Amino acid sequence: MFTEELVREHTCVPRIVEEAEGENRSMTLPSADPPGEAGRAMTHSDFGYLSSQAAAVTPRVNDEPLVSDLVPQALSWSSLNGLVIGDKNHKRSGTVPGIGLVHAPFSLLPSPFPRQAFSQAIELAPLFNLLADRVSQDAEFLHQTLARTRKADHFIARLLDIHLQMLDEGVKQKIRLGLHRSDYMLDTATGELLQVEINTIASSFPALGSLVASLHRHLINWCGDGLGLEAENVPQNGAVDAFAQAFALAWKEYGDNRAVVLMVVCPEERNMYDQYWLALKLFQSYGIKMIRKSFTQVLAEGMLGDNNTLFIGKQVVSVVYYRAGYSPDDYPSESEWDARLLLERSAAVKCPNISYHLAGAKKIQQELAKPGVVERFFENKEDITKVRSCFAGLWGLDDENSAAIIEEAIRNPEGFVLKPQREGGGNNIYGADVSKKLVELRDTDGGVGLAAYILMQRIFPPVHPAYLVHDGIWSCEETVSELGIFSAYIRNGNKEVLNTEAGYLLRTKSSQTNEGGVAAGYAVLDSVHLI
Ligand code: ADP
Ligand code: HGS
Repeated sequence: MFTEELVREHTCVPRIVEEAEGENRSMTLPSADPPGEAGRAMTHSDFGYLSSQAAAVTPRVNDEPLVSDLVPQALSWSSLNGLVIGDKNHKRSGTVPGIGLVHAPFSLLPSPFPRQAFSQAIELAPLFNLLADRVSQDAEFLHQTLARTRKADHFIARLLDIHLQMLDEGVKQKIRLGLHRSDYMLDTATGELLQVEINTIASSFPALGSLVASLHRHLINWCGDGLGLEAENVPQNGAVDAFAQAFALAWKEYGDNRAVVLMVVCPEERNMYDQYWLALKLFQSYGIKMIRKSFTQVLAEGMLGDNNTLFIGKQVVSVVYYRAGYSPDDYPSESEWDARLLLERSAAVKCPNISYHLAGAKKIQQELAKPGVVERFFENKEDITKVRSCFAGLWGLDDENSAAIIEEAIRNPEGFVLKPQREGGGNNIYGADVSKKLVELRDTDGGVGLAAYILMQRIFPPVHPAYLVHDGIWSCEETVSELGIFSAYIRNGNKEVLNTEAGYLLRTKSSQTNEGGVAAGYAVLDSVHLI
């Protein structure tokens, strides 16, 4: 949609308006009337209108003078403001803070994104918080939906076993803390905003995502009337503050002023600054400490005291926040599983607890998309329609009516993505490999392996030019973007304490790249310029 020749044709002289900085809400959305009333899918004419809008705000392609001016400004700002990650070329960058830093990969300028779709995604956040919470409380639904999957996927089986054990032993903590990120792509074919997935564990980049929006607002203001972009159309992104507030509220609900928040991390973590920002904000804003421990350290230093109070050394832990534990790679031995069980058994508030973790499985996403299933969790028709409006085509491969869609995907693999129950990027199967894998799964052991996967409609978002900056080097590419909306949810028994959107993340990648994921090296951090 946003093609190069369109851009070339529409290149125009920019204008800039001064912008008042400062109010600390997770997002400030300037009022403007988007094309088509809220909730109505966008039509081609809307996309036509949007592409002319987008072209008007998309910088000229390969604009050397502009870029050679802006890139050093952006790189220095990133270093001075902590928009950094550990440098993969530096061996201690994943273990020692302050050693081997490099700027996080980013888009030099914000990417055009339809205001109406952005508002729709925000509006969905509290609904997906509620849906995840209600699904997590429905043990029968979780176990029935994953019954065949567990036979074909040992990781899911281990998680389900911990859930069963917790049900047997009885709930020790009735406070729930959810920090989710629901990812969306615009579907050019239909104009719809479609959900890629919802992450209920270790949703990355609340901090660095917030910083990129500030970087872009700075560059727009710094450029004066060079860019044709308006800083006010780059919504402030307060994800990092919203996360810190959620930790503080959960800590308060737990009610022990001596307690700290525990972040469970990978032994080596190059994305540690995104994590340290959360700890710093929590301490600066609320005076609450966040400690970092790997599963191995938890097992070595952790113990349960009276009433299953969790102690790490002498410190009481009231909230456990997982930034590890979402992949089988995080459990190289039984001791990591023992550590997970210790934490799950404790009275600390887990983010997520095991049932929230399971509620985020891709098989659950697929089951929820079946007719009549959302109705199991929502009564309000309008809410049901809103939630369902962003569901893409999703198919299970483990029931009697799966044969047809499997054959269809084998014939037309380009229209599908084959997904295992994995998180963290780099796991999905695309293109011709979809056919190959489906044939292999179908024709092996009577097809039992199929239950470990779901099929999803491939979404083709609008393409737009962007300047991607990796390791201090820029390139101008045709790109697509994926919008993530963070959300925070706290319930204490029947009392809902917090249910809100919590900022956003835009990730942009070359339109030639199948996979997404910044940490996995496929995408860069970006922000939205609302049009
Ligand atoms: P993970 O949990 O591993 O991040 P995702 O489902 O988010 O798995 O997929 C990873 C990436 O693959 C996404 O960031 C996106 O770039 C791409 N992707 C996933 N599903 C689709 C889809 N249906 N259509 C197009 N691209 C997709
Ligand atoms: C961390 N290293 C996720 N989380 O958000 N993936 C991307 O940062 O704590 O790279 O684009 C860990 C998943 C998208 C981020 C990474 C959800 C992680 O991969 C944690 S499970």
